[in-house]
Amino acid sequence: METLSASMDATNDTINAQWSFLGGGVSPTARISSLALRFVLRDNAGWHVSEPTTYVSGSAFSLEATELAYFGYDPTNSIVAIGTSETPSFNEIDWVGFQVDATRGPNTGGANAGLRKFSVQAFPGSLETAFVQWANSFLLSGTNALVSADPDGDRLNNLYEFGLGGNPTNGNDTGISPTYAVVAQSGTNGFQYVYPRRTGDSGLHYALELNPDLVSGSWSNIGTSAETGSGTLDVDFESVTNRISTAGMEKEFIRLIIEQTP
Ligand SMILES: [Ca+2]
Ligand SMILES: [Ca+2]
Repeated sequence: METLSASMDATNDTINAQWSFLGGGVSPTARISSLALRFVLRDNAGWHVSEPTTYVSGSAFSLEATELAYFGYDPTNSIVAIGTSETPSFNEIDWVGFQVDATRGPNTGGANAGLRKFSVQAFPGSLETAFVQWANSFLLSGTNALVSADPDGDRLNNLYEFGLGGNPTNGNDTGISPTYAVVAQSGTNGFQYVYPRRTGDSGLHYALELNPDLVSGSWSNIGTSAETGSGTLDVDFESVTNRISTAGMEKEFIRLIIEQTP
């Protein structure tokens, strides 16, 4: 259930780095005269680069990440193209690093520069699960934000709303409904049951349960054993196809179970 991300606020956002000018065998006119560090982070899938902070010989950087000004940036395309001013949310950071702007100038610095330390303080992502982030995005709070709650009264609790892509605050939006059809395959009929599955959340589990008779039978959990394939639905969901043999059966009932483990 944990997401591999972190968050920052003013109490836990310190960046520490320490640089030194180093000697070396380059021409004196090519020495590095100044260094500036830019903090780089990816937050909510968007890259940002901070304003530069100039290195002063003999000192270490210690910056408050959330106090810096940020700009658009895409290191997968260019490390020199810096865009316009941006304000990261600092609530879903999954990548941190830095960029160094080195200026070669008069014979005052070092032939080279070396990084001695780099560390970042942030809150671990385990404090905020994908479900909690989702519930927050709908402004759910208190008991309305529980997985078992149904604040919009559509009989789909928040875990199922999350698992099916529904809107927990709109009783008319229950997400992507599973579909089923009788499909022949290799000469025998079977149920084809297709349901949506949220990706990127290892703590969310989907399973099918079968019951031959709702009056006298009982539900048996077959897990994902009937799964025959899956395909991308959108950035958060895939479509999962299942085939359940009905050979020799008069009827069969299917239901989808969604569970969460920590
Ligand atoms: Ca609901
Ligand atoms: Ca709903």
